Amino acid sequence: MADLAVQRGGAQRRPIEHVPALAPLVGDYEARRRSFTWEAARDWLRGDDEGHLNMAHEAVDRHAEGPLADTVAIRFLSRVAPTTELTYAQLREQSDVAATALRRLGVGPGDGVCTLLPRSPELYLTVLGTLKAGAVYCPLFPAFGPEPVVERLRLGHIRVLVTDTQSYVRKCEPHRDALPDLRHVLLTDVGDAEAPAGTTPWSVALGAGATAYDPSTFTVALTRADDPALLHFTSGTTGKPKGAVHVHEAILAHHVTAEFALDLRPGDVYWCTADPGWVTGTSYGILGPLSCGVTIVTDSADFDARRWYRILQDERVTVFYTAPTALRMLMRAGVGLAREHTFPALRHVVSVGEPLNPEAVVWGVDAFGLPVHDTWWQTETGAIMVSNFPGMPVRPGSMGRPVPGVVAAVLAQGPDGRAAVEGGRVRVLGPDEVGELALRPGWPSMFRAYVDDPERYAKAFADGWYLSGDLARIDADGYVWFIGRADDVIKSAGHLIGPFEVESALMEHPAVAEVGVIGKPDPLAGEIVKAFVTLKVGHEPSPALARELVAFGRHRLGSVAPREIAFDQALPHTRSGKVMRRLLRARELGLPEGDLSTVERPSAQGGEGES
Ligand code: 6R9
Repeated sequence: MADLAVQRGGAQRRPIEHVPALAPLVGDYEARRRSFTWEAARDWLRGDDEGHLNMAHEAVDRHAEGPLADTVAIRFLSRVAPTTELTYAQLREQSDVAATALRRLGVGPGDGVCTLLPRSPELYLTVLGTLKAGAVYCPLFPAFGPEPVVERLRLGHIRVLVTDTQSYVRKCEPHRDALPDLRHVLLTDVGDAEAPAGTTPWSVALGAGATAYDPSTFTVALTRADDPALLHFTSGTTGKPKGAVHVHEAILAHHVTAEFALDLRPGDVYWCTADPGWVTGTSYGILGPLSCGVTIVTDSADFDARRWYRILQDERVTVFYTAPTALRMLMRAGVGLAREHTFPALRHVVSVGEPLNPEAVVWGVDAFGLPVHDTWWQTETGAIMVSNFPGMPVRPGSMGRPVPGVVAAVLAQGPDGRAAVEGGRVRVLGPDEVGELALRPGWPSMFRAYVDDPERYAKAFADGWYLSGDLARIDADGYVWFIGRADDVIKSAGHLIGPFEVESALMEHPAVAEVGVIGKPDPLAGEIVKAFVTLKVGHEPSPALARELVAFGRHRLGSVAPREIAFDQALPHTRSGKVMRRLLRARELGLPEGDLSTVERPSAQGGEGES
């Protein structure tokens, strides 16, 4: 095999094909658990003596030189346009061109490039082109409204945004003055004539890249294993979204976990239904599967049960990675619809993002002839950390066991629900005790920073553990069982929503004095956002005002807005004045109200404040 890197002006690298062959995992979890170490895996990856490593090169280019060159890397399905495909060789070349185009715009190491796009070739080329240019790729969820978009562009110091005209005009253009770092906006749906002021058509930028591109001199940026590659925003309990930074060597964890947990190998046809605006869409919608040399199928249409079964059947999908909300929507359409189809190619069905009901695991057997395998991880971990591995007996309701090379534990909780840290030490609990799920750092896709927020980053660790913010128990056989979140963050249809961000947006409505937001259980989405609103004097609760507030939230926030509004003139407060979301949630669910020692009494009873 020709040495791609040398030929193309880069440093020499040993490719990650050196990771041991992808024998089906059946039965060998224990063996891997005993023998696998990230240190050894890093050695396989570290071919270049100078320690250079580029994610996009590892994911795509090395396949483009070998036997997989003419294998389809990505097949784009659409309801409105004909199916298109890119082979690994084409994907390498087109992402080189995208990198050249970005470089011509002045994009270089460390610069942020963002997409606000549905699943489309432009999105995949931007991801890979950005990485090849040595810049940092940041996805945004296309259903976000203007406020979350602008906030993330600002916090991420984003230099280039790739989007479409409608999204730009509605979500970005009115706020351009507040975004001094944003130098270029590339629009994927316009020609030269129609591009709004201050934007460039994607086709023009790419055309310039194509003209300048010379395959004999093009170089993939010589990034180091520890250089920033990806920026994913995630939500916490405070108003500020957290920008989790991942580095180039994360590709090793994407690759290894895509093998171990998703069982991916060359020849597979793989479909991941996660939106590319979230971390699953990057780690397992693009990088992990490409690094395994599979054919990715991607569909730009919205959910439609019949269409989904058709895709699984007609594309001969072998591995399907999806989410509980999607599975519940399939279940709702009835198992009969599944049985109108056959899935002889399907080998492995996997889920992530929210608690997977045991019924959904078992339903998989009815619908596909396969149990659904759960996996657990987070934006911060960058890759799957816990999984029901293929070949391992699935325990319905359990998230599975830690990935080989990952150590998980459950830590004793303090009064705030998070792990108790006393004198810098935590206490590891025994089998079946409930506490905060924690992991020993050291795997390559571990996040390395929250952008501009070292304090928040430091708070994510204690006594040598990364604290996940989830409550769990680990049984005597090492299976991890999800209990709930230790904080107020809401998970709706698999997407994390920060309550404070939602509250702040609603507070801008002239009738609103105060808001508390909670996740309310929902049979389909897991949770929906419900807002408790105190009105200002002179405003009366009414169904019309509730509808107006729902629309107001939707306009500003997009799909993360509250779906339900309740008026409440006596929101419970802590003594320090914070709305007690925990109590609102307990009341909503009819649960015990728990420790009320910090409640501001008079206000909680609907009376007047004592001071
Ligand atoms: C990949 C992703 C992370 C949070 C996580 C937890 C919840 C993820 C889960 C699950 C129950 C599972 N979560 N997988 N809950 N069972 N299998 O979703 O990342 O968006 O950062 O969310 O999602 O609460 O802490 P992210």
